[in-house]
Amino acid sequence: MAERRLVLVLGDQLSPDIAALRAADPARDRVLMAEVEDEARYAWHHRKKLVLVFAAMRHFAERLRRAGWTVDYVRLDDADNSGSLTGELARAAAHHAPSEVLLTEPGEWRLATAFDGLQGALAVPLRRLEDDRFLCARADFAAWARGRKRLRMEDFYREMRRRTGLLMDGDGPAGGRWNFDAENRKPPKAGLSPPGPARFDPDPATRAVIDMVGARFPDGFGDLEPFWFAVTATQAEAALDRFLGEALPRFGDYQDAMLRDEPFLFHAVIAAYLNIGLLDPMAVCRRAEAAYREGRAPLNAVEGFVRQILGWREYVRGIYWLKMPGYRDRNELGHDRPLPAFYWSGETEMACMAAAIGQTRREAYAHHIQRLMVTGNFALLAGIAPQAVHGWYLAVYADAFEWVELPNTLGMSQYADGGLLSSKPYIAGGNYINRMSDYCRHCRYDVKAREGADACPFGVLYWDFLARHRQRLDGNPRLAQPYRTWDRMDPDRRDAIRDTAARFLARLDGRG
Ligand code: DLZ
Ligand code: SF4
Repeated sequence: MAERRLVLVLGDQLSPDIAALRAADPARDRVLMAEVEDEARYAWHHRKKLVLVFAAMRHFAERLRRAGWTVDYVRLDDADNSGSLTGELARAAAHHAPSEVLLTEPGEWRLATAFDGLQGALAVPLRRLEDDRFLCARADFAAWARGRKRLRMEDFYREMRRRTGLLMDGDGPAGGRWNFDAENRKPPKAGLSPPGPARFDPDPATRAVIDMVGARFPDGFGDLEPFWFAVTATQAEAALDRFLGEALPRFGDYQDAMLRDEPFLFHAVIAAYLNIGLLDPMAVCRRAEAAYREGRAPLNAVEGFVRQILGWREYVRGIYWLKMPGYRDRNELGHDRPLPAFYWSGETEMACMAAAIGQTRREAYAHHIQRLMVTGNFALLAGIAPQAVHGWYLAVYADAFEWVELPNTLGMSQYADGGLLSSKPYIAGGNYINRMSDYCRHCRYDVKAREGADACPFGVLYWDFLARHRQRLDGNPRLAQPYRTWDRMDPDRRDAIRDTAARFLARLDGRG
């Protein structure tokens, strides 16, 4: 049996046709999967995310066994667990003496370098295969980026539409336009009654994981229960079906809307399933396109949805591998304020922040506008250290893996890369939040007040941010209008706004 190969499958590689499994033979080779402390603790993961990953791993191992594979499965509480993936791989390689180890390239830099380190130390060759579940190979992205002055998502996305033929009519985009976002900004209204994502009762295997995570991570972040995520490909498909059938038609219109009592609105809530391998991105896009072609969903909804997966998701992954490891340390605006404790507790008088963080604690989920324009916007306006913001986003969302989270946080949200990803900082005052949500009605702050103790912190921090960063941002044409407005304001009013901001920030720092 010394001829057997060993195939390591990671917790976000739960796809039966992942490269390393495709290269192996179920009749002969052995699969290794391992739950380990290092992966469970490199971020302060939400406990629902831990349950999702471990439960999905265990179900996937069973699926492989049913398909005829021999699977060695190491549980987190196994007595001789070494605590790391490299440790488990070295242990299994020593024990089984395989002819070769197969590994699909890990999604995160951290793990990729850990396996680089192991390469020489193993007695057997380690063969690493590209993760081809992505629609744009790393080399193809690098080729696309080469020689370009600007790496704009929109350019990349059009290229991907052409390359895949998704939502194309001949050589042109379906419906005559590449992007229908202008139609995707309806404010919320009463009585929308969104369907909500599909929910699944935990089976005994998942129940065992919930108990284990509850016992081993008593101080972990986030509510463990009710746990309702899909943990198998079949369930994830059912979640996708429900979204396509019931939410997609209105997904576009209300993509940016926020309601205190409707955390999911018409969003698909499938990112976590895509990111651990339960759903295939191309298959998901094709099904959304079919909904449009068959008249079941409007083009603005389908195009917006496909752009997230075919465009944005692939683009941020390309940026990640192009720019790491330096990218992680970027801090173009020199922000250094610690992350306020309320990011973890949700205890703040700002109703919008309390709502976004509260649902994050409960569900390990918030949608893109809550992330970008509420929690991210606040961090940027308040000058919080981007690496601290990164640590938070990586921890709290079930879908957060560094390859997708880091460019979204540092680049898109915090402008820490100096404008590589976005042409201007994503900042907005309270008026934007008020237009797009029902939060302000429930807030102790007054969204209309521009200064003083009751003034909405987003409003005063917005102007303060622009004033603080004037030297760097003044030349940005997309900020010319706000700077003009600021300059036209009465000097006393400007002073009052900046004074209110200073007081608020002092309180945030525990100084006031
Ligand atoms: C996220 C995660 C967690 C919490 N636990 C494990 C684990 O115990 N074993 C494992 O193989 N993978 C886990 N993962 C996923 C890895 O962290 C993931 O492969 C890297 O983040 C690379 O994307
Ligand atoms: Fe948020 Fe300001 Fe609205 Fe309060 S008033 S909910 S702080 S935007």
